[in-house]
Amino acid sequence: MERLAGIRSTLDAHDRWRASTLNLIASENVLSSAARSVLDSDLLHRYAEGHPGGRYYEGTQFVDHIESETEKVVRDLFGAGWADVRPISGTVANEAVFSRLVPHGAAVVSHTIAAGGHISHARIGSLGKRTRQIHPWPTQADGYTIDVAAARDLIAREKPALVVLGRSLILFPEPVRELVDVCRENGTLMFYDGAHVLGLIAGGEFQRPLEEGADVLCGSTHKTFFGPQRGVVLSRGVDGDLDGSLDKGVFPGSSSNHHLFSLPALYVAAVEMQTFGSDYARATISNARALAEALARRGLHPALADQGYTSSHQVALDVGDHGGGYEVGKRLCEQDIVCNMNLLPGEPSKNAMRPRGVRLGVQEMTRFGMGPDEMDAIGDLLHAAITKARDVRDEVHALRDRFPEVRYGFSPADLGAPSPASA
Ligand code: DSN
Repeated sequence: MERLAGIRSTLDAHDRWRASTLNLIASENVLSSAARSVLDSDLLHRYAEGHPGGRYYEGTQFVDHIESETEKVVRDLFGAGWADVRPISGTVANEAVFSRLVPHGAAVVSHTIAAGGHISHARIGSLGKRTRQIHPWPTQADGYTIDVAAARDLIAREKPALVVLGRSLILFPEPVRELVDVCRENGTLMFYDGAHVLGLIAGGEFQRPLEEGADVLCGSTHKTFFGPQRGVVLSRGVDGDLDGSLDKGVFPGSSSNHHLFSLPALYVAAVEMQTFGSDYARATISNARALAEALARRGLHPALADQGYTSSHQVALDVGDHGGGYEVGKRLCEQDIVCNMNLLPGEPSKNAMRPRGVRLGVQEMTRFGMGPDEMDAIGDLLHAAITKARDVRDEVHALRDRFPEVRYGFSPADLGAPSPASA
């Protein structure tokens, strides 16, 4: 029994500590109390391969209802004609797409990890299992911004099966509109990995990839989209062959059972996005800009200053003069400010384990209700911790303690009294 108590106390210690920190990890977020309240149910134990109404198991009538309703809300949020909410993460969603839309050995174009691309877009990840012909997007001198003229030439020359836009370090919208026509002319499908910015897209404050012409949009549902850890695949729904391929890519291509227990929380988060998403996304983006400006005012160097630092939830901060991203990430964590080391735009990928930068995301602190004044305060705390000017742990806790409640969401009382859904 002592061993069991150990797991409880370790988990409690984690929860207490995380609630006292400033979490600036750009790929995380928190659930509302309403979404969290529907995580623990009998669905934890069940299977339901296939689609609502066409399952490989009996006993799914209630989860069929939940899944169908979730798909409807998600389609509406993204202007999608077709949505699959079954992938259990963004990478699984990407795998589903690549496995069906990239013939073995075909040419593709994607971002390098150094330019912010995700590992699933790289030779070492999901895309590399399909092909070694991965051409990097040509960039301008900043190593980040796509050189549109050179990109159009590349697509016309290589006629890739698929191009991948969207990245893990994503500071500005991608040139979807500028590349759609050349993709169409060359039989190239355009895929947008919206893992990081899904909540900003849903809130209508970032680009809208499907409406701008992308063929497929994937995302994680737990970064700026503040749901449980899952993924989605979406398309405009104008092409039955494409949707059929994507459908098979999800099941049986990349998943069997799809972790039913978190579907109700995804439904709640999606309705929260419909209700509060615009305000939340606007506040998140303005907070990211405010944080970048606060850091720059104190003599630190957020990347892409000449473009205004960011139009997303992220800031890429150059800490090369202060020991680099690895050292600074650890130093900040000791001060209870949590983030991750990251390659800066244009930095060689061989630096991956000792990059110059850290990546900061403000979406979670925004969800707790912080605004521009708090971003200035966080800028000051980051500056003091990075430059070792003073110990800031007590100040971190004092600031965090003022924002205990998750905003832009519902409470369990809003879900009504428990009752069986009518299937
Ligand atoms: N590796 C995650 C990120 O932090 O961007 C995405 O999977």
